[in-house]
Amino acid sequence: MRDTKTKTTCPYCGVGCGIDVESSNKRQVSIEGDRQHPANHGRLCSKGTHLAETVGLEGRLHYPMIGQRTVGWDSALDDVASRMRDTVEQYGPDSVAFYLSGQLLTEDYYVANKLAKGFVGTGNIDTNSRLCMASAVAAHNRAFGEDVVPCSYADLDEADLVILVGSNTAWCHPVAWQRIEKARERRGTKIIVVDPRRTETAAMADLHIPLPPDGDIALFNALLAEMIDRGRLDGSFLDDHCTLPEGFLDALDPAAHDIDPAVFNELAELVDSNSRMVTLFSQGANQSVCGTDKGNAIINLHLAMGRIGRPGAGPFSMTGQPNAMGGREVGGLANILACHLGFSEAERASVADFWQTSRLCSGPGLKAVDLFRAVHAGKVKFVWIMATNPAVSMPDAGFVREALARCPNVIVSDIIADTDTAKLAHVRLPALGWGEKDGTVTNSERCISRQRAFMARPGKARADWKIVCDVAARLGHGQSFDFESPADVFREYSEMTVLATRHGKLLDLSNQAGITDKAYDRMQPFQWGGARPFEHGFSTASGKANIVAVSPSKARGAGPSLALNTGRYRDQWHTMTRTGLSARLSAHRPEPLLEIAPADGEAHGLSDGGLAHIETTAGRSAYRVAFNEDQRAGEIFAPMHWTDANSGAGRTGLLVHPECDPVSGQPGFKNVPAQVAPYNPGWRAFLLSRKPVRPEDAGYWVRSRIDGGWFTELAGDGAINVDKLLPPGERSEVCDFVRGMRRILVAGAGSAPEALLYVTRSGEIPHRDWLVRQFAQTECATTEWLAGRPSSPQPDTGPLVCVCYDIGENAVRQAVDNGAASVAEVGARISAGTNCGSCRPLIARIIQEHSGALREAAV
Ligand SMILES: Nc1nc2c(c(=O)[nH]1)N[C@H]1C(S)=C(S)[C@@H](COP(=O)(O)OP(=O)(O)OC[C@H]3O[C@@H](n4cnc5c(=O)[nH]c(N)nc54)[C@H](O)[C@@H]3O)O[C@H]1N2
Ligand SMILES: Nc1nc2c(c(=O)[nH]1)N[C@H]1C(S)=C(S)[C@@H](COP(=O)(O)OP(=O)(O)OC[C@H]3O[C@@H](n4cnc5c(=O)[nH]c(N)nc54)[C@H](O)[C@@H]3O)O[C@H]1N2
Ligand code: SF4
Ligand SMILES: [Mo]
Repeated sequence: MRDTKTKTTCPYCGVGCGIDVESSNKRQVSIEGDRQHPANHGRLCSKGTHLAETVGLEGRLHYPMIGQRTVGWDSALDDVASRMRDTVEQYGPDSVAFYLSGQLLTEDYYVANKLAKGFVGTGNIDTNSRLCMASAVAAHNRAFGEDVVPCSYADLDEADLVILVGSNTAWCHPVAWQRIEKARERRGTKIIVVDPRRTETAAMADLHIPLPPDGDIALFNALLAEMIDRGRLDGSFLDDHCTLPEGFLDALDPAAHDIDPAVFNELAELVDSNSRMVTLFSQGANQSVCGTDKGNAIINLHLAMGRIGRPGAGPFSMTGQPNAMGGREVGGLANILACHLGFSEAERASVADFWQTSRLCSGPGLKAVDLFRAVHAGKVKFVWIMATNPAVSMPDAGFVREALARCPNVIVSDIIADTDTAKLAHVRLPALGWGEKDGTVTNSERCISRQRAFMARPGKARADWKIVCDVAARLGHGQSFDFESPADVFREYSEMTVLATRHGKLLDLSNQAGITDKAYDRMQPFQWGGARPFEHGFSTASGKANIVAVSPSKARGAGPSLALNTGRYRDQWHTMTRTGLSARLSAHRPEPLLEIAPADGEAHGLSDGGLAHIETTAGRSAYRVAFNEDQRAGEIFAPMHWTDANSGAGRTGLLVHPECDPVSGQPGFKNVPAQVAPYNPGWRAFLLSRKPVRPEDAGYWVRSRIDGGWFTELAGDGAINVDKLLPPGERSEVCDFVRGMRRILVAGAGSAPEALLYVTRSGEIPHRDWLVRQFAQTECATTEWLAGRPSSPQPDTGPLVCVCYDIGENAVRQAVDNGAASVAEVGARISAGTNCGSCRPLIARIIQEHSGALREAAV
């Protein structure tokens, strides 16, 4: 085996951590944080740390497929091109659409945008960034005249106050969170979290502001009013660098917010006394029907106080995906033409000239939600989906599935064969994945880094940019798409940014236009725009930033419904096509939970640990109930991750209504009226199996990866058909019909069982943790397997806390009993939390709760 070392970038979140990979030619890889990378200086979170577990070939799409037929590339590309050509000829360019993703590389994005807007001639090219960043983009454009993030990560190191708005940073941008924590250790930085839920991030903060859903505009407007009253505005910055809407400031009222006045006062004190203030915001701000106004409410406060463009200060929109920013730069959104340019005559003329095309689209295209509506209505008859899974992740996902099922031409480029979206495709194109493809990404702080290939391509998989160019050539545009490599694409894109500067924008990579292949190979991470991009003025015509008059959204009328909030788990990535392959990452939350305040749960007849349905006007899904004091009354939370591929439950995208922000078109994923009802099944069961099962007829099922196989939770009514669930093989069985208990072991090769099924009608069912561990090791007697516990008692480790070192909650408690009083001390004793650090907030919480319990016991 030959080992190679490669520097690349993490394929998950927008922090954009650098990674050192050591790989063999057998796809064995070991991963470490890149100490030289400015985004992470060697740190990685749990998802980055466990990347090696997700680069296997399980589930991959290896060959192009037309329907269920494997075909060669020529047939597949001919088919895609002729479908596209016929559609355009018959119905015009706007009957064709592209739906892209912030997980494409900049080079992929650039050629797809060039093909759609420049040569097919349609503006109908949008991206999952519409679901993610569109409101921040719109807020930047309104305030600064250009979509430029005015901050850098170094500002997090230099801030005295960090306000996190709608951001579960410790879970979703963990390395940025660790950086904020370091600042707290070093300079006493105060952390405020504005989030309706008491997340792990909020629990670690100095102040948590549990505002009602969409209460952000009221809060920031009130804060601005309070700062006016305190005489804390920066008059000269306002005069020199801002445009103020008539009467806006005078009309603000410091009392017009929906939070506890004492908490508001604490917030105001901290804002008053810390001019080095960063407000970091993500989906709790963006994913709202008033998301753009939320962004501007935050930016307004920074502008009015002159807290922007200075060390340790600024409004900082964090990007979600690894290359959400790159997509914004090249122009992958339907309302941007290319390179931060819009659709004015002058801008269009520049772009048409640069691309040497006469077919440039005439104006903006449809935004994601409208785009799928047009597919549903039969106006769009050809859609090419790349690197995203809209059948799961779009709001009203049931409608989106219906739309795709009706559409005569659905093309899907993915790395996985059977995603929920790929199942609806006419043509599936196998893309190269992380570690196989080459190109660049831009992270949250405008830092461009290389992703590099270090593994052989599986089957016939091809790079996304190359697939697009191959189709373009078949459409007769070969000359404009004769790129030979990602470096070639990058050069053209860099050269094109000259147009942006010509039209008064800051985006400027023109010094990269002549980069050689060699230099591209060796490219070091670099930030465009510098640490203070607006140093010489904003990108508006006047050079001044706009304070935007925003007013609080009307509160949703109190009704019988609950407010459904949706979002992320620490160790899962979106629709789980990659993180779902890792047993380590699946252990943190093996099932989709419906989190609800205990009093609400009881009032709705739910029981903690039982099952329930969430129902909205859009659909219904099933979840495991978790009573949680950290939920506000009247609000529930459910994760976005589960799909048809691994469950018959928890499909949260089905539930989300498609209402959007009127400015940005971003859907309101976080505040959806919903109902809950208990689901009391006739039987419950779980199955450990070497091979995955799909118990379609169960009322509830969820499958997750464990070492040595799969773990499936099931529940249903009527008879349970064990023969459908279990593989063939010799069975040992115990059952107790009175208590409704049945346990079956199916023997496998050697001492390892092939499958184990535990069924109960009364509720008694063994502990899962011990069985899951044994299933990996398989050193057990049949009687122990069937009993579901060891014949001689072993210490119970409790729920898994530290994924890296396999340490359970009870060991953390034990460490506290033995005197550990902080996360660091727990780490020193038992190593928990000392590798990736993603479980540190959880450890802090266990210490807090357990030492509280110890104190109470002592009184
Ligand atoms: N582990 C993990 N990390 C990820 C991802 C992942 O799938 N898994 N995805 C990446 C991507 S693409 C993205 S976009 C980011 C998202 O990162 P985040 O934005 O941090 O994640 P979310 O969980 O979607 O939502 C954040 C918080 O917004 C809160 N919220 C809901 N409504 C409101 C409101 O009205 N006001 C305020 N102030 N807060 C509200 C929610 O309670 C939630 O805790 O994460 C990135 N990182
Ligand atoms: N309910 C709810 N829904 C949400 C959200 C929420 O908070 N709540 N958040 C929204 C947000 S912010 C986002 S960003 C979206 C994310 O939602 P999606 O983009 O749908 O989620 P992913 O699972 O990341 O989908 C990426 C797909 O690309 C494939 N893939 C990976 N690498 C490559 C590659 O190199 N090339 C190609 N061609 N394919 C590849 C993967 O296998 C996977 O199928 O979800 C949105 N949906
Ligand atoms: S914080 Fe984690 S998921 Fe995000 S880029 Fe870094 S290692 Fe990857
Ligand atoms: Mo996102």
